[in-house]
Amino acid sequence: MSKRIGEIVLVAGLLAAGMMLASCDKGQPKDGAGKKKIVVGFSQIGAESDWRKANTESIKAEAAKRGIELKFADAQQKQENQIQALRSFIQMKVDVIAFSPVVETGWEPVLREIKKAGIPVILSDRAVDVSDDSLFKTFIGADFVEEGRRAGRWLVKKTGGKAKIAELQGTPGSAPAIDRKKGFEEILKDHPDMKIIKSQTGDFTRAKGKEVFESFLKSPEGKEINVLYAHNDDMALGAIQAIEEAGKKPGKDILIVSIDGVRGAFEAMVAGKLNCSVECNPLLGPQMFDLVEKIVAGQEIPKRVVVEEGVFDESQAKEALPTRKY
Ligand code: GZL
Repeated sequence: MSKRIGEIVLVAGLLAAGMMLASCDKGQPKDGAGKKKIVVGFSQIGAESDWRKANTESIKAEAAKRGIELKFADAQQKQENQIQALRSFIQMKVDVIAFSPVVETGWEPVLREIKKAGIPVILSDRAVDVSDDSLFKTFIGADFVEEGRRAGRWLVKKTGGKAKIAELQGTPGSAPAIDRKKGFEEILKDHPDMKIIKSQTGDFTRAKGKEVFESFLKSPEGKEINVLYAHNDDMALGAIQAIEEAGKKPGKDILIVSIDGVRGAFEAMVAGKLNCSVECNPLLGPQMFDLVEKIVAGQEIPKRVVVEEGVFDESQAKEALPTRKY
């Protein structure tokens, strides 16, 4: 009899344990095979440029392809909205947090909260300036300083080292704006006849790029400007409109070199209105989710993943355009 009772107690115990496990798993997303789904919180800067839209599309498409649950937040280019989203991901107890920081500074407090919650962080596209790099697992993105150098080297070759340059800078305080300026000026310092005579932010948008370049053309130095260096294609495309409305020929009266390599830039190069676009690849989704899966599996990952990119000028645009992915 006692053996029978023992068996019943054992079965009841196993059932209770099974139910308890099931209950603590309650609410955890499952994939088709009942396996716990990876949940990633992603805070995106906004939709300020064609580059950003392609970046968002790559991230969303790759998450869907891998069956990863993506909690996606668009910050409309405001740091406070990103910080709010990062805090909400802590509450959601996501497995990994990834974000593209709109500016380099102001992240330490929220990154410490995330570290305290034991959630790993991936920096996507842009870096942060923090005193403790254990606050993030890895940074995947381009080398913006090199992108600035590439734009400068191309311009030296194109102009023979003589130019009066107007510069449209990206978002103030952002890694690409700081580093693209740094790299470009590093090249210019060996060419005293290449001078930046106007420089202002266009915040990476086409509208602001047009507005600021209109003001450049109306300024006392306006007539001297014979080159535009834009930190991204969207601002360059806005400036092209301003140049045409002022009765000048973009790509001829004013040479234009910009960065990103979006489809609109290739179309402008084919039309002879833009002369060079330094590529900055937005299609980070596949590499980023490789890193996510490695982190979740407890594997080691590199602290820095650099994205490979090229330089395209008007001579290559026509051939390259049909196969561009963004
Ligand atoms: C660069 C990215 C920049 C692009 C802009 O990696 O952060 O932000 O150059 C975008 O087009 O707005």
